[in-house]
Amino acid sequence: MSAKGTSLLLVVILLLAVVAVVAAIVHAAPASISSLNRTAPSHIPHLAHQTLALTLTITTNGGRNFATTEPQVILEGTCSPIRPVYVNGSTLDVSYPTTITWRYSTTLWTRDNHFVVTDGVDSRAITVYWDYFHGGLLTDDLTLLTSACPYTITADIQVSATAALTIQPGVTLRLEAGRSLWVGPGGRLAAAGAPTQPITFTRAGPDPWGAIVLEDSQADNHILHATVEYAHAAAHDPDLHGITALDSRLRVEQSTIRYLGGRGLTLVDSQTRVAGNLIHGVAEDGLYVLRGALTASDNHIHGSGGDCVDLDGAIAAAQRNRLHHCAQSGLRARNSASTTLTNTLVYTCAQGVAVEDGAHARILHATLADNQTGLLLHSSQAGSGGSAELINSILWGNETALTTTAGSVVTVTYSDVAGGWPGEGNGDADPLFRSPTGHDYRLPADSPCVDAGTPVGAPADDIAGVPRPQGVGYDQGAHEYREFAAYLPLVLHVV
Ligand SMILES: [Ca+2]
Ligand SMILES: [Ca+2]
Repeated sequence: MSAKGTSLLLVVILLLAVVAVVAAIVHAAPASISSLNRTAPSHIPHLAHQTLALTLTITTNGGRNFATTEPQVILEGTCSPIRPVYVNGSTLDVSYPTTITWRYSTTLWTRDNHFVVTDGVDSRAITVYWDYFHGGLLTDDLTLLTSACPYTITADIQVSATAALTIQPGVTLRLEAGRSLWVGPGGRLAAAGAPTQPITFTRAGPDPWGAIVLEDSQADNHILHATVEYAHAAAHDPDLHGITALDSRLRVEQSTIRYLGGRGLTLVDSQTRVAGNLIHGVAEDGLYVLRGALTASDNHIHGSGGDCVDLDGAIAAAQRNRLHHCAQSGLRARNSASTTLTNTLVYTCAQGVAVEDGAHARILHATLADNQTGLLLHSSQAGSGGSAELINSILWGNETALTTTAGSVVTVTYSDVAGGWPGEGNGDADPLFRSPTGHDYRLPADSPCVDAGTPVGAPADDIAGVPRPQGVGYDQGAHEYREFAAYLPLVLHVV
């Protein structure tokens, strides 16, 4: 072999060796490529180009929001091998099981845990609901946090003497059949929703749940801006219905109570305020009060299978209530109940107002229309009858305007009674309701009831809050006629 041939061979060997070394380096590279590339992707631009199509995903539950009863959660998905993954702005707790998958593990910190996952190019979001409460005995304070995910209640919630249950706006509780919320002696319930974020108590399945019961709790218990529906009776005590307060303090305001198998509100020996509620579609009384004291204002109660309101031995002040389509009385006062009813509208009930068995009612500015009996005073059991003062009121369109049985006493003044009734200032003229068939019992300007009332003891406003008096005097009935009033039509016209 010549010297030239030998040197050529050496060059070839050298080249082969270089190729082998380069090949070895290239072969060894993939093990560390993903970690290298997540920090320095620009060093291998052709690789970045090849993998750009690999987008960020969340594969956990297909990327859909989900609930878990565990306090920890692991989220996973696919990712680009060249970009680091951030969860809620941090790479902490993010690992890479493979070059194209990410994993994140954390402890849940609230009810609705929102996660935003991003790699700087793609961004994904998922919410994990921590399903931490299903009922049971509370011995410490508990707050049910605002959540888009309903709380399913599988066991009675029992709030003991040392505990307060606070329910935040927007919470929905789905109670299983017969399950109830109990607030025992010394416990406290604070359920304050908001107009745009009510609290909902509803059933979990096709069967009704039990009841909300407060027993011997003098705390500031309240249910505000809530919907209470599809309840019937507590599983272990079928006489506890809907919302029941026993020897307790309770406010129920701005709430909807509907579709109940028993009574709506049952208040026994309690101090209660019931204001601004809509109560309808309940099988028995909408509001039943046994003894105790009640303030009931601005409620709309209709369609109950019993009385709209039944005041049984209670001391009650009721104003601006609209009561109709109840099978029995719009408002019944009985058994030594003492009541003041102001600006009350009752229509299409068996009795507009019934006062019986030793009860007394002072009735100011009532409109009792289209009932079987407008005002009934009688003895339903073997007791005495009822007594009532009727002032500045209208009894019109009822089958019978006013009935009293032996033992009952009624005085009627400054009122418009169909068929007439003796008393100062009384009349017997069609009040010219705007639309009795549409249940619009407001007065037109030329109604004989306008300015026909007495100012003595008259309230400062009407059922709709219109200041009294308008014009030259107080109007009879629940509504004060207001000139230039911007009334909206009550009846929608179907084209
Ligand atoms: Ca009743
Ligand atoms: Ca007037």
